[in-house]
Amino acid sequence: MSDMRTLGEFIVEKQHEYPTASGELSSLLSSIRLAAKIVHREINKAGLVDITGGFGSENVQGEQQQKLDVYANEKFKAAMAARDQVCGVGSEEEDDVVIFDEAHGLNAKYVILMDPLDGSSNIDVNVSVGTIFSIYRRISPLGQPANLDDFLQPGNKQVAAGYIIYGSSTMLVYTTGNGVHGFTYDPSIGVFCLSHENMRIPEEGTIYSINEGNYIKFPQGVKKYLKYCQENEPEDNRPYTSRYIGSLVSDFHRNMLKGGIYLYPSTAAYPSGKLRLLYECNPMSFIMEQAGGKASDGKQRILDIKPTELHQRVPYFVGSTHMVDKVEAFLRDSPDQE
Ligand code: P6P
Repeated sequence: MSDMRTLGEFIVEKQHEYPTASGELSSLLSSIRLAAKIVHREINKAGLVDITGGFGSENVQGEQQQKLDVYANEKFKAAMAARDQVCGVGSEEEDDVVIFDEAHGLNAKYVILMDPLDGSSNIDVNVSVGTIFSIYRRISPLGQPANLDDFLQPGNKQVAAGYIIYGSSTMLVYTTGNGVHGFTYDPSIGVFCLSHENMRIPEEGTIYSINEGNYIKFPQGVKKYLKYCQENEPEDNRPYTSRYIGSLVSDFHRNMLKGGIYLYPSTAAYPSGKLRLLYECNPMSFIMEQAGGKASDGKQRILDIKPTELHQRVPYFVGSTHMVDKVEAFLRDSPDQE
């Protein structure tokens, strides 16, 4: 239930918990809030305006760019560039990092990585999509343009991360390392209201989210975990259930509220997994850990992986701790032939 505390008020209220905070991160989160409102507006009229469907170009992933993908990317980039807190952006929709080296960018403290519209192939069929963002303090010196090293930091260095889910309602969920808090957008007054303070994922769940169409090439341990779910009942005797929307933010958000696990292992099409480490797995893993869950690539903690490339992919297992532990055990006990 919303207690009418707005996102803006909450950011300021929580800022006081960081005596060293100079307000720049708060201002950066406010920029994201503004861009989220703008993208919300466009998504909610996508069916009425010629803004759905392919843009005709492809992004670096070789994926058909949806018009809203490009629109969301431009709006979030513009919101970041408009204030003095960000010196560069890495985006799923950009081949390389975008460096803000004009005057106000050079002395900015933060870099942001984002998937501006994850799950965008679902737009035309009116399925929820989302924006994912990840914020780091730059490691290059102030006064100079940011460089790629500022973006290739391990996920355990994030200062903030969040997602916006454009669903039956639009929600912004974020963490700055002090719990996970969810805000529901009220378009009639144009504010995000606190609706889910201190979100926590149940340690155990009965929902597993995976594209079973890729089964044939799953690692043996994943196949054994799926059979385990289909042939056993968890302690609370509720049978497992398969729920897969094909939109990470949607599956992740539902599992966080109800308990569950999202799995995207290596497949034939994606031998290293499909999900991108920097702007999908790292931010979602920071949030999941802050909510009491777990996130791994099947062997190691996602947040400890040292990135080597901007768009690198990793296998991804995220959700209720006991469920992720179980998958890791099956993978350990059933190593695949190299
Ligand atoms: P598949 C969307 O493209 C995405 O990155 C995630 O949001 C989603 O969970 C996954 O890919 C869907 O991939 O191969 O099952 O269609």
